[in-house]
Amino acid sequence: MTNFPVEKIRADFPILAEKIRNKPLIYLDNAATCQKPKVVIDSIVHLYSHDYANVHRGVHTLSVRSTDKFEGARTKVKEFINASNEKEIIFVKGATEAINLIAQTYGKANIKAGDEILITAMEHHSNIVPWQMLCEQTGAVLKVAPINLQGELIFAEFEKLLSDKTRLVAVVHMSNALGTINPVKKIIASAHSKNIPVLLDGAQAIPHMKIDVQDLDCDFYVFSGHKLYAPAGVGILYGKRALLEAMPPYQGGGDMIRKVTFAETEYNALPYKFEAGTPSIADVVGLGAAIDYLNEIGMDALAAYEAELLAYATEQAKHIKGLRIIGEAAEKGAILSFVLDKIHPHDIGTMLDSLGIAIRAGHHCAMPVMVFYQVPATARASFAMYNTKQEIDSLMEGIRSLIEVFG
Ligand code: C6P
Repeated sequence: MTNFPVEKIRADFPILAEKIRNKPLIYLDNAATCQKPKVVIDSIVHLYSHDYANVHRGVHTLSVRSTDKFEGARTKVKEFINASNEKEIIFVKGATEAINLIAQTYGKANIKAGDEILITAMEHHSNIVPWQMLCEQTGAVLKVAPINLQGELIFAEFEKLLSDKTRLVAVVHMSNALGTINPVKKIIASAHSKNIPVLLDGAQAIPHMKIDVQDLDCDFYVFSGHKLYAPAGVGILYGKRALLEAMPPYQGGGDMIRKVTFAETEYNALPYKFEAGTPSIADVVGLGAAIDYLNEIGMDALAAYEAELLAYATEQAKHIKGLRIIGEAAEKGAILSFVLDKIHPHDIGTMLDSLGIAIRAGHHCAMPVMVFYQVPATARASFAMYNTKQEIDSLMEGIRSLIEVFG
């Protein structure tokens, strides 16, 4: 293993000292949500203890302090993903809300009956259902690019599905069910050659790799704070400024307006046009603290360490008879989805919990992926920068003991 300072990092996460069923916690459910470092927790406590008031509304000192922290976090996000302007960073609740926002604003304004929206067969429900809803509302058609048994997008089929009716491509950057990292630059270049905008669902990619939206040249990029060591309740919609400017607002209310009369309303400028109502102020501040923390560690160092963890876990899993890995793409992030002969994934999850090991078992909100692999569910261990090789050894020992007893 590289000299990544994993023990120092572990000490920053209070919850990792918890005992679960009298055993040290081994938290391998990071794709569902990851744990929070003390600096993030402290940033929230500090805000509520010293600086808290509503943002953008008051001239009093606390409101100014709160607003400065809130807008400071926007700048941090802008720099973290290398957007060109703060106006391109919209605070939302999470990836799900961001995709719904795009479907109901950009989608309704630009997609009509007979038009096509192209997604892939490995999408999370959040990148399927909002498009189905839009199709129902408009008469548009949802097209799905297939995957192969390794869990990779079949790029030639994807390209064939890009037609002169395609109005939007919406693709997951890294699959939560399989770990697959999609060839997003190729996807974007191909779609752009036909003037089709591309939305990337970055919910899983964002905590594992450096994201540069200008280099990717994606039109929209969405993610949730809670998978990026930040609190739940805040997420990001990045959009290219020209697209966002042209989109109608999503929700009406306070802060998203410039002038209201009973006759008409003039909307506010970006990014506020899309931020109706009092936002999740403390969560946004927590997201800023999480970004500072990650910048100190370095996303490249983190990615290299997690790649080692995944390679080690995959190698170990391959030695277990009766274990089948679901998702073996050549480009993969730190997710190991698997099934065991004769043991249901829910039983795997429950039995591992008795050893203090937290994994997720289920369809991972990607039911079509389960249908494709003809499994009811999978067990999924997902790794973060605070996980260790020793924890992976414990996971494998746990799986072996299950097979011995129940397999
Ligand atoms: N996946 C998982 O255990 P929200 O719920 O809005 O924060 O994120 C939704 C979402 C969108 N896209 C992808 C690729 C995702 O993985 C998720 C969330 C969690 O895999 C909870 S189902």
